[in-house]
Amino acid sequence: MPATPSHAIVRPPSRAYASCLREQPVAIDVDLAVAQHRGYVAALREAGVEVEVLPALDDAPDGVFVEDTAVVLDTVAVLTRPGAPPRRAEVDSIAAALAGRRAVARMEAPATLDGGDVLRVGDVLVVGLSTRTNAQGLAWLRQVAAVDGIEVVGVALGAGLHLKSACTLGGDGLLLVHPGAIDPEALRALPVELARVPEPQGANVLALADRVLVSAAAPRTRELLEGRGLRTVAVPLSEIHAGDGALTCMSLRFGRPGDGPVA
Ligand code: CIR
Repeated sequence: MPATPSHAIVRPPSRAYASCLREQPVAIDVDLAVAQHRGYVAALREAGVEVEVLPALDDAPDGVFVEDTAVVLDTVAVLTRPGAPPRRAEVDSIAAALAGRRAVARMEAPATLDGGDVLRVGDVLVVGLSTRTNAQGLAWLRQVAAVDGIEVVGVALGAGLHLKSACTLGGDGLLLVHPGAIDPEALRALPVELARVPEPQGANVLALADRVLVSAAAPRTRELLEGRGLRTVAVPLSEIHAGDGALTCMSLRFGRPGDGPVA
């Protein structure tokens, strides 16, 4: 398994979440979203992660998706310039939360990058070139990541919002992929085994030290992981998925400096 992050920063959805960005104009039950977020925080804490809960942002409909606003590495962190302009105001509060934890660099125009497009595999960051993340954003990240000796490689995203909507690590050396959004061939060079998941919501999981958090919407992916001897925990996320979010999007995870790569 990748090392369990010692810390996570999260932020509950505010009432404004009802008007978050999303591809399909599906209705969102904000009370249920808040309850599901609480369940997510509890699942992180039960796994031993120290969780800092930031105040909800009344004027940021997508503020719950903190993963997109920063990429935290071993000694440095990049504050991103999110690809969707209405989301850029979310970054300031994350800057404050990261201050003192890492040396922080702030991305500048014309670079754009969403943290959901950044997948860490050992000492490599795979960056999805998507509607949110551009080549300048990748170049920015590459420059900062070099400080920690981390290489950055790009892959084109065919469909879907973010790279990590399509693939995440399910355990040490195991990359779960939903082939709808990314050609698994594009990931062949990585030192991982690729496993195709049967459900789109199964591609985004959070592998912790002794368990894998999986969306409750992906029971067959849980079966696949349990069949490999991994312990899974189902997390109900219907209202988060309604806002085009996945499990990892709701936290910014990191270890103590020197802990090595975390999921
Ligand atoms: C957005 O469109 O930006 C949000 N509604 C969803 C962001 C999901 N974040 C992620 O996958 N990392």
